[in-house]
Amino acid sequence: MTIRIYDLAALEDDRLFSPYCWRTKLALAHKGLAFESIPWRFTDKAALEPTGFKTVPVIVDGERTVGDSWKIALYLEENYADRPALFGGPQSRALSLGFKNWVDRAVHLPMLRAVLLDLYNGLAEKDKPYFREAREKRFGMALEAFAGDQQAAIATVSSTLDPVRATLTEQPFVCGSAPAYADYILFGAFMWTRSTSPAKLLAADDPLHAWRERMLDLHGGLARKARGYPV
Ligand SMILES: N[C@@H](CCC(=O)N[C@@H](CS)C(=O)NCC(=O)O)C(=O)O
Repeated sequence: MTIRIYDLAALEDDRLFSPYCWRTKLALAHKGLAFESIPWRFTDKAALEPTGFKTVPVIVDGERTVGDSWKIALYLEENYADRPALFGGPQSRALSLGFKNWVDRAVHLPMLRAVLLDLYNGLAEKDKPYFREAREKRFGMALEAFAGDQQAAIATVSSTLDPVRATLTEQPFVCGSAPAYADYILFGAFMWTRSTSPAKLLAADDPLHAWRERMLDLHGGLARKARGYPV
């Protein structure tokens, strides 16, 4: 049965931009599971209410509803254990949790600053007041002030990712010779920026750029086919 995923959309139904939803969709594709996106917007709180969750992604797999991208990854690994592994064992799962926390806390912030104003301008009109109010409360300043200097934010993204760059000069994927969940964690962030902004975050000769190209091609070009900017 096709798994349904509540998937954050901008103005257009197919401009799906949540980094967490992208992790989940790539994890589903990795497991070879068919899924269908349900476009969801920040102000569609009522649509999410029956699931019991307040953020996306949420997946509905038959009778089971699971929220939070990390919990979904654990659920998929446990319940579809006969399919390709997202982690491959408890040690790699534990390391992936550390990698996730690093991406969420150290990588997302400069990435968001680099694309924030484009992201905001591309939202559905009904979401704009909610987004501005919620994020200005979170950041303690106006969106424009938080975004700051875009080139400085892009430089911070690049320096923050230097350890991954070094890794990708030794091996084609974060997880080694083939992609797995840690790759999807970081790549989800690049789908966030790609779907919302034409900003160029990576130079063409950056090993991260080559990795992102490989990721865009995975699973029949799932990510490359998605609506976004050619970055
Ligand atoms: N830790 C959660 C984070 C999910 C999350 O923050 N999702 C955002 C979209 S990227 C959301 O649904 N936000 C709702 C809101 O801001 O009202 C996960 O990994 O799934």
